[in-house]
Amino acid sequence: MDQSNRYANLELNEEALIAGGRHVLVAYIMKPKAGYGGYLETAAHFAAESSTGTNVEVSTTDDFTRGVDALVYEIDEAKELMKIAYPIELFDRNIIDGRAMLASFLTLAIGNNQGMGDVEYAKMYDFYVPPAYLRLFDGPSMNIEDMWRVLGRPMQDGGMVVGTIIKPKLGLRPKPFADACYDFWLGGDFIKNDEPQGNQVFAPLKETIALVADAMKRAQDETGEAKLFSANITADDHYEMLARGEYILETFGENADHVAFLVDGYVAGPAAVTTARRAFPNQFLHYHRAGHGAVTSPQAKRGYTAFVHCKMARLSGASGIHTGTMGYGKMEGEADDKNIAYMLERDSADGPYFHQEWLGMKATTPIISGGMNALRLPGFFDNLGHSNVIQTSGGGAFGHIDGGTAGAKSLHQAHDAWKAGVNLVEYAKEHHELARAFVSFENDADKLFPGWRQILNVAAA
Ligand code: CAP
Ligand code: MG
Repeated sequence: MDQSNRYANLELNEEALIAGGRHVLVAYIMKPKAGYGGYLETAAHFAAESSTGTNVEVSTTDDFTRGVDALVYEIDEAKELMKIAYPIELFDRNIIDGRAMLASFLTLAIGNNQGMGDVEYAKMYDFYVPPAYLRLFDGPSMNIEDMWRVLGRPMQDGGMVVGTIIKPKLGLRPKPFADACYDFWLGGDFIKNDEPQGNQVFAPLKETIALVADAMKRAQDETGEAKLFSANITADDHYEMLARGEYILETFGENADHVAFLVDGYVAGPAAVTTARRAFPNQFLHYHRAGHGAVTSPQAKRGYTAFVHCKMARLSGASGIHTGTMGYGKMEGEADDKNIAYMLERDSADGPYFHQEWLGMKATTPIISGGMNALRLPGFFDNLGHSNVIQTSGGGAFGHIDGGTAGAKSLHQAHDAWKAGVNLVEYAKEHHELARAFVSFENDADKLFPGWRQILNVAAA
């Protein structure tokens, strides 16, 4: 049934919709399935199923209902592009405080429409949030500035927080886990649980966290520097998350403000992210996105992009989210992904289809992780244009031939070299741990810094 006379209005003007302030605008790349309707007909059906309609007219529809229809307002069949305007009245609001919830945006804008028989594929590439809806989201309560404050850094351009992930990903029992933390903290700033680390039977959370809190104290005493830990509180059950968070804060005691909470936000979903955001507003909310690739990968024709995922995380209140390594690490990504970082950290930024003003909502800090090491950092920072990120290198720290402490120091040294505008090989001449990073990651060294062996007087392997 062609519903384009109701769910499409190509006369609508995007600037007027934005000026009107009553619509969320969403850009999709969509292809109709062969043998069904034309492009506009399929787009209109998509808008119907994403708002007030279904595949047939229903007798119960009234004029008010029609007033909150989602409307296709732009299509470009050659580019497989469609844009839909969603009246903000469509989106569900909390009964407890009237605020918005990301679950409702997802269930409408990227819900049933992902499985329609007449749609080959549809993927969300961008969305615009008008002020009247934007202010209903929690947004972040903390971000990298709160880490710089604990670390005693400048509150402007405080620079890279040097981090790691305790590796191996799983398998360490409490004491070896805490020992690895202590080793890294002798050279680095920040340690996170790896995304699956929590309360495994071979590493009970309560035992591990107690030893990690002690390791933090000893490392702080040893170095005279503040240290940070991001503890995984992800769980299916809201009460489990609360129990973990409360135990962790109580156990870290006077160092509780050195603790971030890690939430695997893609697999656990918006409810888990909001549980952490609202139950622990004084803790940095570390959003790990493990699993996102199922929908965000360029290979995926459905779902939404990494850009959209990160933008949604800022609305939910992520203090920091893994933003990818923009082609400089091991995960999928490319240099232009820096625009994801800009959308997270700026108050005014451009997406692929929409400009967004954040109206003072706190920034979400890009967390850079995945196959990184000291040698890869300068190129990454050159591309991004700054180093105000949280950077976690697991293999890049514990893969250093002289261990976690040296790995951490090599990361700090690489950042210092970049900030000073000094070539990394030159800087390595005077910085032992960095020089040894070249030996540790020699394949990267050969690729990124040809001739490094002669300059650093290192015999070929
Ligand atoms: C990195 C990591 C991160 C991924 C996340 C891992 O370890 O801990 O979870 O990088 O990817 O488990 O692979 P390494 P993203 O430093 O040893 O690679 O940040 O793209 O979400
Ligand atoms: Mg990990």
